[in-house]
Amino acid sequence: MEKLIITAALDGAEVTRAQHPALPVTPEELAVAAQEAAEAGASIVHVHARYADGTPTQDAAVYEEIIARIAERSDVIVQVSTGGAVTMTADERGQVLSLRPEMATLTTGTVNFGRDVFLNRPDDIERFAEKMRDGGIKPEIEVFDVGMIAGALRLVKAGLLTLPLHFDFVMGVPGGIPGEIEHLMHLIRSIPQGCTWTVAGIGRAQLPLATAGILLGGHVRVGLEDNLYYSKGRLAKSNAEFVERVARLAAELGRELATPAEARAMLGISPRQ
Ligand code: KMH
Ligand code: ZN
Repeated sequence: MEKLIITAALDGAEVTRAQHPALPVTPEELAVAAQEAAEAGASIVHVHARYADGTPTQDAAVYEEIIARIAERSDVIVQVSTGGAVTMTADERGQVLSLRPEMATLTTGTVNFGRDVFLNRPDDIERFAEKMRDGGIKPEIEVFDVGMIAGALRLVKAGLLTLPLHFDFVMGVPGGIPGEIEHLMHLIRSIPQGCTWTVAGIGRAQLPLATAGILLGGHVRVGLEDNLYYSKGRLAKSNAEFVERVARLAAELGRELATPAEARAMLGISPRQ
């Protein structure tokens, strides 16, 4: 089997310090968290920018500082979010693409998101995809429900995305596809041959789906964006603690971990100079 790519989703946009006192939010905190996650075996970090008070932002200048600080400490791939927060407009969310990051998320449909709506209009999705294509930015297709795979394949037909795609199955968001193995099997069967996938289980779905990702030849995303608890009632100490657990499971199950350089080669990412 291919080497395992672990993504650490360090902070998200909706999680707060009140919910988790160790949530990294400043560029320096995010850089330290990225380094720790990379040392534990992550080859990608998925990052949301925040202002110092923890408010989520898509301000390119804040992302620029985060990316630079992470690069000082590690060669981990920095994947920025175009999802931002549910309160943001698409114009706000897309600002970060002006930096031409190595990798960015692209959600190819709309989904209820708890009591909110994560709105992704076709025009906005296409605009983001075009910018990624023209900027040489590797998209990760965020799949919150199965119809989003068809949405991505329509963009391939339109020439805005290129196969093989890399998908992230985000499973267990209230409003999206439930975090169950039978649904994961259906998602895997629904993507074209040659594409790669990772799985991000939300909340208590994180551990079983991460294990399934390792066993089924996919990749794994863990981190405080998706889950605050290491086990029932016990907050995770850090993002790295989640990555360490996946690394241990992978070793037991015979999957070697991909380094950032190997992950770049596997995903067809051109490193920035
Ligand atoms: N914060 C969510 C509404 C992404 O990063 O692209 C969207 C999200 C997905 O987190
Ligand atoms: Zn995110």
